[in-house]
Amino acid sequence: MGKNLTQKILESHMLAGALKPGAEATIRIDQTLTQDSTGTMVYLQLEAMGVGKVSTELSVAYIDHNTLQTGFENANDHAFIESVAKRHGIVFSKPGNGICHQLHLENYGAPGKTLLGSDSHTPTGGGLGMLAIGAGGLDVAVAMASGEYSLTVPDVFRIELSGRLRPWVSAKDVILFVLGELSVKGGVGRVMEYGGEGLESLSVTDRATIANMGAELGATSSIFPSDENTRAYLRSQGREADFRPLAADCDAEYCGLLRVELPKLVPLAAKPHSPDNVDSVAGIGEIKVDQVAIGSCTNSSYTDLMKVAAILKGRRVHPDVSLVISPGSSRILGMLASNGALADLIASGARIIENACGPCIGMGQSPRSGAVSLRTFNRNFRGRSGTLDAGVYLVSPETAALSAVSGVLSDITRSGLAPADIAPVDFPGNDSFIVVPEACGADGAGPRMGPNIKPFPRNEALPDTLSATVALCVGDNITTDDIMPSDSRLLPFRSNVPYLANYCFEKLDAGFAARCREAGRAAIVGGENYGQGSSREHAALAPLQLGVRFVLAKSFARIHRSNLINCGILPLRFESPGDRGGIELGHELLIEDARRQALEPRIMLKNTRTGATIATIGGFSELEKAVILAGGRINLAAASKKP
Ligand code: MIC
Ligand code: SF4
Repeated sequence: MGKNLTQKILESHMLAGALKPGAEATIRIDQTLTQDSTGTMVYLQLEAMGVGKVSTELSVAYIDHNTLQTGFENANDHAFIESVAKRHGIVFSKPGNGICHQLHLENYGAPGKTLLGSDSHTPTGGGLGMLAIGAGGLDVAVAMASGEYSLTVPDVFRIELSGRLRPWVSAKDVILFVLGELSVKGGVGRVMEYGGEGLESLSVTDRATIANMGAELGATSSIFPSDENTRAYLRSQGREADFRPLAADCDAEYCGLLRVELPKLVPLAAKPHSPDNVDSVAGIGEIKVDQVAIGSCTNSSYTDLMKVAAILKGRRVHPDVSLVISPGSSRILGMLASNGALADLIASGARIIENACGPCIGMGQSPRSGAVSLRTFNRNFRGRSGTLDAGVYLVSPETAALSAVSGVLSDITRSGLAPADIAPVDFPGNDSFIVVPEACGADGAGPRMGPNIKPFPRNEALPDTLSATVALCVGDNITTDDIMPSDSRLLPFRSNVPYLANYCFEKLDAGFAARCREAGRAAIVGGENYGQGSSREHAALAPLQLGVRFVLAKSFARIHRSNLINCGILPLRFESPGDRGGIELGHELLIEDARRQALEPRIMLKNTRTGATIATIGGFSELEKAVILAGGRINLAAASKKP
């Protein structure tokens, strides 16, 4: 029987375990990436492991999230990351170079390679035919130290594309359609593998947009074959030598199939407050728009922005709309500047901001109260824009640009505008923002620690009897933005977990931190898909700082579950999700014989208030069991002297 693309890449990188869905496997990681908001923790952890040069072929540290520098904190974090990068042979991408995923696609991604990144949108690289996976910072630190990553082998789901998109319908509409069909849980435990003759009309950056938002499906990764379009993209980047053809075998097997007929798609939008709350632009109607934001790692490519410039050329942004554009990379901005498109954007009234994550992570450009904001980004969770009562709609760059001019949500396929045909171009070289480490430890200096950088919290080894007070009960689809909000006020403190912890769950329940502190040891009760969204470890580290020892939920998002385990916090699934044992806020939950039970598939808890016994599933792999018993990955590494 033939193999799918994911199996082929996994097989060529297998170090241990079995290549069987659901089994644990350890694979070789060729490349890693970090960004600064998760990076400071990654590099503190890497330093704690006491290793020398990284074991990967390539590791890159990008600075793109925290670039506002409203105080000394961000700049100190940048200096810290740069100093660690030099010590360990890691390429450093300076602030101002652009967004990590766009930059990695342009400069380093290559078909057939594995990439592990401390950001949930790392699968953007799947647009180039590589297996790119987002993970918690500690897993990325371990991968840099050892070149290895352990994962549960995913199922592989096929998305079959046929035909061609109609003019003005774009890659964003494809992934929004898939999200509408499959939901934010549709990709959990799966790699989404794209195929079919419809691929021919999708460029690498189109594919990257689709792979990027596979993160919103909860997928482990998304991947496209490597074909002539891949070769053309790599050639345009001056990297044709990195090309190799790669495709699934014709008789490969998949766990499921979704057929997408491209000609049938129309412009779509994800309505507030979830990326799977999808409707057609025409169906939503001409709602008045206050803000339009174009950019992010999803839609900030050269072609995306050239299409936007073509729509805006000779037109004016509506008087009631603020249009803000953040290009994906310094090279893209430079290209727009030299071909005149930047002047067209500015002449239309667009605000051009730094090539960085910016408004996508709430770093500036929060909309006014109650605003409607159209964004080409990938997440529209409540409050993520920095304005709790704003309604964020996720749309394509084409829809965004036209709506910025008309002042209302507009269906561009009904506009009568002639389609913009963007000619392919070669990207000019520019390595002015890149610092290549000459040799490991070349400067002999230690890491540069600013005063805002505090040690990360450490857990205790799992005790025999573990009891904790329920400090929070929440519903389904809780995001890591809900758990550890990140906006311009809090993001500068990503290296200061004790400070951040005060704001844990702040937007959902401001009393959470105080209740945890009062309890000493605390527990959280959640619903389905607990911890979806960002890879931020802080959503586990802040609860750890506050004394959270276990989380009970109906199901967990992949990266967050790993982050909890890496912190020694037990993620436990209710065996019968309908029966929560009458748990309420303030109840005390007890796990007797916890060290023995942690090794069993089933873990029994007692609600000491009601006397009820609650059956839960740990389902830990062998490595996870060891981590849980040690009270976290760093404790385990310290005990075994191995990353
Ligand atoms: C995001 O888009 O949510 C982020 C900010 O890029 C996060 C990482 C973080 O929280 O630092 C992600 O996607 O993993
Ligand atoms: Fe940055 Fe937004 Fe992409 Fe996250 S989703 S990496 S914040 S641009």
